[in-house]
Amino acid sequence: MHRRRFLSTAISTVATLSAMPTLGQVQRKPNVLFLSVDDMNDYGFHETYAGVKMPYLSAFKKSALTFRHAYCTAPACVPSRASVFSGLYPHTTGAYRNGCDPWQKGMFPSIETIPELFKRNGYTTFGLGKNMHAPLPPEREKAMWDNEYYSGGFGPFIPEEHRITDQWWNAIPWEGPDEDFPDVTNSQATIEFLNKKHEKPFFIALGVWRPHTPFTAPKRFFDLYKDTDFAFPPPGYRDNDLDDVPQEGKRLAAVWGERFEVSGENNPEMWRKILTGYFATTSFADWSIGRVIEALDRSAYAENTIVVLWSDNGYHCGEKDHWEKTTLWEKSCLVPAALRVPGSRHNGEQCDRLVSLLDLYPTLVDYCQLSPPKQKLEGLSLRPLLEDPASRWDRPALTTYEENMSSVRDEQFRYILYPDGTEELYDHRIDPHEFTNLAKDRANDGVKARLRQAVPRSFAKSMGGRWG
Ligand SMILES: [Ca+2]
Ligand SMILES: [Ca+2]
Repeated sequence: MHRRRFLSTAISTVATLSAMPTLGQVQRKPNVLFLSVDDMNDYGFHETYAGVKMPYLSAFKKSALTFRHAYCTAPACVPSRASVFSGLYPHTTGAYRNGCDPWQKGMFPSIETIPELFKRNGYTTFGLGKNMHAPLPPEREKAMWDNEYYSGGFGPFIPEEHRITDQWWNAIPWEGPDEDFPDVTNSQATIEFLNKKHEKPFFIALGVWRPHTPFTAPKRFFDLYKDTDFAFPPPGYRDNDLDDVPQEGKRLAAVWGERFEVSGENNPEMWRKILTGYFATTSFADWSIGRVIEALDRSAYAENTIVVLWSDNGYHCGEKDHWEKTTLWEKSCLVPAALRVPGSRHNGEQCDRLVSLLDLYPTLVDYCQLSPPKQKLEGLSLRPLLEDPASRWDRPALTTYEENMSSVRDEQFRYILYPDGTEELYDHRIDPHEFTNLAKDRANDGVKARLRQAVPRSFAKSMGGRWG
């Protein structure tokens, strides 16, 4: 079914692309601006938490198709990004967790990444910031990027004596110059790239480090929340929410030891402060991305550049007694995602179908008419949804975090199956925050059996790594 749809839409692509203006030279293929944010959840992007300020991405959404239900394939930076850039599921590669160091192991050395494929197809590639977030052999990095790759790292860091907690995340305004942040210098370098003349089509991958910890940002982003009164605790928090969660789920929630006990439920003042830090870094990331999109829109490439925005995973701020990600609940799995194809009549709309970050790679191959990579991509081109956001799309979204540890989301339910056979089931139609685990209700046996069909039959041996 999907293949037929793929073919039927291939014809309309040619029409769309040929309508795009040229830039003084023959440029048959569109450019791509591939923008990622790190650990951004739905609060501001989908306006699920009133008060979170995101003016730039809100403006971008008006010119793109927003995916309301986009999911990562793994709820952590390294495996999620390994999956995005390879186009393969974690259960195919064995890259499930942070610290698994995938790019030099297993099947990864023979995988063609997104930038490598663009390069082979005649594009100039330009990469900065947090993209793969795992060591690459220097020759591999050279094979990906035409520029001198610079990532930048998580800093700057607040000196220990000024921190509000003994933990590194903190929530303190940065009083130094903006340029202390790699997000600022990397965005600036990307803007400079966009302001230059390029003979070949280009693929830009800019990975912004925020809102990921540490919650430092230029002071003006903290000032946005100085007098703001926002609902507290977060809307998805409920006391004793873990009471109906199996032991394996509780273990994932407690991956940071007593962090939530210390800086959440027993210390609401600190919880609120750290939450404000997350809001500030979210607004900072919004600006870092937004200024690049504004520069694109002012440039000669505005009408011939596809823009993709994605976050590698979601984020808990106390929901399910947990900070950060690395769980299989909606809060970790749901990610901001939007795609702008110039001239699309659905720009400004929202698509409610379930999509996966795994679908980004095949979507780019499709729109840019690239000769396919060596590996067989496991996602689907999103073109049918970009051309008709309401079209039928009945594939559930799969997120895994280790061998035999899966979460399956369809348009109504989330189902989680842990390695010991314990389960969770949530009905999003009546329970969007996943408060009530329905897995033990025999009336749901049929639903569970149906969703279990989407659990992989086999899992590649884990490359290891850490749980948090
Ligand atoms: Ca991340
Ligand atoms: Ca519960």
